[in-house]
Formats: sequence, structure tokens, C-alpha cells
Amino acid sequence: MGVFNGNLNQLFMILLDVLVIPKDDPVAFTFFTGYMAMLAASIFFFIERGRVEGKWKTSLLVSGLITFIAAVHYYYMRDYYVATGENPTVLRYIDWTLTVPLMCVEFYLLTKAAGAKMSLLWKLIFFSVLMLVAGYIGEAFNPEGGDTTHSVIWGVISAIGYVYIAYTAWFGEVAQLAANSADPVVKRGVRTLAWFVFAGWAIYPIGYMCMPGGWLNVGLGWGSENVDLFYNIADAINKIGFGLVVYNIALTSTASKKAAA
Ligand SMILES: *C/C=C(C)/C=C/C=C(C)/C=C/C1=C(C)CCCC1(C)C
Repeated sequence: MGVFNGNLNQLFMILLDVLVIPKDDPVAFTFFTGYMAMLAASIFFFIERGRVEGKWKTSLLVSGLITFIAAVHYYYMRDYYVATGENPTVLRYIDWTLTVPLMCVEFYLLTKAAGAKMSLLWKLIFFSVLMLVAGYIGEAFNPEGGDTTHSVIWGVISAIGYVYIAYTAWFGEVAQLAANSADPVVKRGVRTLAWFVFAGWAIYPIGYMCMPGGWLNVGLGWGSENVDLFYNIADAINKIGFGLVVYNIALTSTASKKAAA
């Protein structure tokens, strides 16, 4: 990209440089569509917030914040990736460190009426931060030359945080509170969210293992550009899908309340 010298034609070329999404690059494409999808989802959640009963409004606000924070990060990650061709690791982990704890807040809000305490929320946040800090160290300081010791050790530490959250959602405190909930919609909804944590979140370690020297990189020859491909796909599923489940819970619960009144 050059400096603008007053020539309109040159201005046009500069704009093209900034705006064009390389058509032969699926990773750049998922950054672009990821950005649009997150932005659209945020607008949707913020507007629909007006349609649900009072106690659900905070949940929808949090859904919208999750996708909005992601949209802002995708805007910058896309530019970073298109300009350098490298994985925007720092931006990626800043995004996750803000949005994953907000997903923990969603679990807390859903089970609050059934008696969830703040301590549950702090435990979930603690283990999600452990998962992400360890993942960041494993990824950002991965030594060149294919030695996997570093990324395996930090990947395993990260997985401890992941397993704790998945366990809590399936069998631990979150699952027990949901089982005791008076609202059948919450019961089913929390189970669906637990599926997201189990299956949807499991896509991330697949991306992680595509790093240079990673097991899928070496074993199956999957290039390191697939790290971002998997992360982008997983983010769309987990952030937008998760928010839609919460939205569905809120809408169904609001409707059944109205029908009962
Ligand atoms: C919106 C962002 C979400 C839901 C991000 C979730 C990220 C993970 C579940 C990451 C997990 C990882 C492991 C379990 C081990 C390898 C390192 C990570 C950080 C990719």
C-alpha cells in the first residue's frame, strides 16, 4: 500500500488493497464472514432483548456482548491476517479471555433461580482463564523446529481447565442445579449448552494441533493455516449458537409464562 499522492486512481488502488478479500484464501474468507456473522448476531440479540421477559434481559445482553466483542476482534484479526499472513494469536486470546468468562456468566444466570452461588461463577471463570492462559503460552511461545514438548505440556494444562468446565456442565454443580430447576425449559437448555461445551469447544484443540510440529500438522500434514480455520469455524458455532440457545430458552420461557397468566 502506498501513500496517497492526490491521484484518484491511486486512491482506488489503495482502497482495493485494504478491502479485497483474497478469493483463493479460505482462511481470510472465514475471517471476513466471521466478522459479518458476529456483527449481525449482536444486532439480533440486542434488538430481541426487548421481546423477552425481564429476568431474561441480562442473558440476552450477555449473548450480544459475546458476539459483539468477537466482531470487534474479528475486524482487527482479519486485517492482521490479510496483511501478514500470520495467525493473530494475541488478538485471538484477548477475545477469548473476554468472551469465555461471559459464557460462564450465561451458565450462572441460567442456574441462578435454582440457587447458583457466586462461588460457582468464580470457579468457572478461574478454570476458563487457566485454560486460555495455558493455551496462549503453548501457542505463542511454541519453539520452531518441531519440538512438541512445550505445546503438549501447556496443551495438557489447558485441557484441565476445559475438562473441569465440561464436567461441571454435564455432571457437576451446573448440571445438578439445572436438574433441580423448576423450569423445564432451563433443564433442557442447560443440557444443550453442555453439548456445545463438549462437542463445540472440542474443535479448538483440533486447531491447536495444526500448529507447526503439532500432532495433526505432522501426522496428517495439516498446515498451520488450519489453526485459524478451525478457530473461526468453532467461534461461529460456539458464540452464535450458544447465544441462540440462550435466546430460545428466554423466548420459550417468556411464552409459557404468558400462556399461564
Ligand atoms: C468464544 C471462544 C471460545 C468458546 C473458546 C474456547 C476455547 C477453548 C475451549 C480452547 C481450548 C484449548 C484446549 C482445550 C487445549 C489446547 C489449547 C486450547 C486453548 C486451544
